[in-house]
Amino acid sequence: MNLLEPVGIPDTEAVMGWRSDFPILRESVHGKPLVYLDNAATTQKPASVIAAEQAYYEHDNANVHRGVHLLSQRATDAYEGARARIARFIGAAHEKEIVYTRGTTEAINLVAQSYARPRLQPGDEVLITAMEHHSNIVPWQLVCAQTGALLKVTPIDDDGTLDLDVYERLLGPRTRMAAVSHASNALGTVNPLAQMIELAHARGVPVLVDGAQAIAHLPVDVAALDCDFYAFSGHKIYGPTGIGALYAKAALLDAMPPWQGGGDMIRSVTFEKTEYNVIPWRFEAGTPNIAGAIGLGAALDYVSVIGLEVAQRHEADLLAYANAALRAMPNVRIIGMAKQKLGIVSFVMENAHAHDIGTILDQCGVAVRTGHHCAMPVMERYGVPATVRASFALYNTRAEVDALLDGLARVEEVFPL
Ligand code: 7TS
Repeated sequence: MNLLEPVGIPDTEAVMGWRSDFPILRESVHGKPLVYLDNAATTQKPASVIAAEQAYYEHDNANVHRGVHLLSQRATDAYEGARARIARFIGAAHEKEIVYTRGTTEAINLVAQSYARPRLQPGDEVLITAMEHHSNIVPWQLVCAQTGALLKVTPIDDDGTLDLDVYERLLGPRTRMAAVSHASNALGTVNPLAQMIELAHARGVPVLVDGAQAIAHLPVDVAALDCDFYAFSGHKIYGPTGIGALYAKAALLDAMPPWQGGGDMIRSVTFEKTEYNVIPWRFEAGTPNIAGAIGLGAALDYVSVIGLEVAQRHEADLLAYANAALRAMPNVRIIGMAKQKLGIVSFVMENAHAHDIGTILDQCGVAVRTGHHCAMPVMERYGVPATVRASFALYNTRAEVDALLDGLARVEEVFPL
């Protein structure tokens, strides 16, 4: 990504410029201007991403890797070009280390089934953390059930910070894999990845990073991190749904068997013997989401022009602004106050259930996520059934945080203490 000169918080004019790139932000809901604060679930798409997909369908649509005709070549070039774009964006040494997937979930399942499953023996251990999304829990439970391996969980403290000492202790002689989120979707906590990877590698344990939340907010350099696998979804970084990527070190991918069979993942097929394709195509059976890949490439171009560091400073400002106001409300309890956080604020209110709060906010035009955020163990950890979650993206403004606060004042009227 572009390394921009360090500057302060971007000014209002810059943010308003970014906002104008997103057509959906001109929508109204229930007669109110849309205030979209559900970016951790999915981000909105800039016009350039929508245009890239449309241009592909209007001018280049054909299947990839299959035809000598011009459109197929153009489609293949655009699809493979986007792969190279992804590799550059996350600092991968080579584009063959990028496997297209439907998203983070599919990428993690791929690693669990193709990398971990053949290697796990009964009694071996897979280490995760207590703040994982279900996508980074259930695939490991499945593979543990298939192999007799055991799932170990690193705890988190009351603030939502990972207990690094326990993590280090849990990395034992039977640990074969560590799978950790770069940042938590339910709490916003950013984990000390570099340290966690170093500790795991010191014991010969490979690390998969769930980058679903971090990818749109923190510059990622997989080479510097030295992670073994990094999974993310396009739709969380202003790109399309149904496309994402798995980064994996080439040596690991080379040693992994295919996990789905079909077209494109083979070199030759007879009824007696099939030879598989080389990486990364060995892991991409069937016609892929070509338009999605092209849209994802356009999304990475879009954020690279702005610069993730610049966007992150703005989002941190929104978080600080929202935190200060919410902390001043006696009936609000913020869940997750780690020092290192993304622009995500999860909270509960006395007297009102999260879903009621979400419904009232929706009437005010404010879109937040309510519920367990696919992180039920996190809810259990803090003894709440659900939280309200506001999550910021580069196009949000302080005025939108004010709209959230006005909506919460309305909640207080409906559900007085
Ligand atoms: N991991 C984390 C940390 C996530 O936040 C999510 C999605 C996933 C994995 C799965 O990503 P997918 O694109 O494969 O579905 N998180 C959320 C969320 O917080 N609200 O809706 C989806």
